Amino acid sequence: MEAPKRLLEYILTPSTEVFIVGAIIVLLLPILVHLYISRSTPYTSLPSILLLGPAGGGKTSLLTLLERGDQATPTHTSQIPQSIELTVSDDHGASTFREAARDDAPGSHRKFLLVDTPGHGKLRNQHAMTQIASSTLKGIVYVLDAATLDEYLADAATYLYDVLLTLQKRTGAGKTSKTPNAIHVLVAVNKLDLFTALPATLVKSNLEAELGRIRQSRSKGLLDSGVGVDEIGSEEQDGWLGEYGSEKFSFRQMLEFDIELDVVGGSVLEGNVDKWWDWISARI
Ligand SMILES: Nc1nc2c(ncn2[C@@H]2O[C@H](COP(=O)(O)OP(=O)(O)OP(=O)(O)O)[C@@H](O)[C@H]2O)c(=O)[nH]1
Ligand SMILES: [Mg+2]
Repeated sequence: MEAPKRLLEYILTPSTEVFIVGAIIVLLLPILVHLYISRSTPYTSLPSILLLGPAGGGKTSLLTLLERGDQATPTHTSQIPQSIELTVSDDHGASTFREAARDDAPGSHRKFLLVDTPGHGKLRNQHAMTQIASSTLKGIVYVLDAATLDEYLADAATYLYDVLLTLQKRTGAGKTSKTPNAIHVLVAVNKLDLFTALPATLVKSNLEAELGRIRQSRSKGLLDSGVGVDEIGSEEQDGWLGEYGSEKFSFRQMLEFDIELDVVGGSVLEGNVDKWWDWISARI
């Protein structure tokens, strides 16, 4: 009983030692709490790259290839988003994703999150589209299966239309205040190892044509009916992708909204994804 009482007395008596110890605790505590919190949630501030695209395009295969740095492993339909942490190195040109996967690669390193999403139609809105709102998002890789695109062109283009329209609205809404950081889109034309696969240039023109058809049909033919551009409500304009009232859609129209689009071919199966990796590196 005697010892605690004396300790209490010592602490409560004003003295230099007690004051210094007290000051150290008061100053260090917020720093320690901050360190503890930022360590337990390491992903909050990392830049992120989002993998989008219809089911079966190869998003999860690409993710596992980049994660392991060698061979893609068999995957199955994704149900929920998953993310992994990857590192790009500044040593541009010489570095590939294989070297970057090693910790001892030369150059300075920057970490980022690669986020895989389910491509199935019913899971898209719930899981994939919500990720676009993330403030750390630096770029979107839209992965397509070039071998079956002929069959699934309408679905692939509809999904892409929704993604681009969301990005367009995001830029449009920011016009008055500070413009949000530009989010660029890479259309990754995958499975070029298959002989039935369409080349990237053809995929690009097919997508542009289909996106044009979609915006035409969504505008409910108002433009054809002779109603002037000025008379059409802003609601109508909101659903229109690219330059309003233009006849043909092209990816270049998205530059107006700070959205750069690249269409680049590759193959996860053959490990031919270096150009996609370079594109990602440039965004981080
Ligand atoms: N031939 C070939 N097949 C590939 C390639 N990349 C992926 N695949 C195969 O395509 C199938 C679908 O790949 P996933 O990565 O699961 O596709 P996903 O985009 O994640 O699909 P969801 O999760 O359903 O949205 C798998 O059987 C892969 O092995 C490629 O470059 N060439
Ligand atoms: Mg998947």
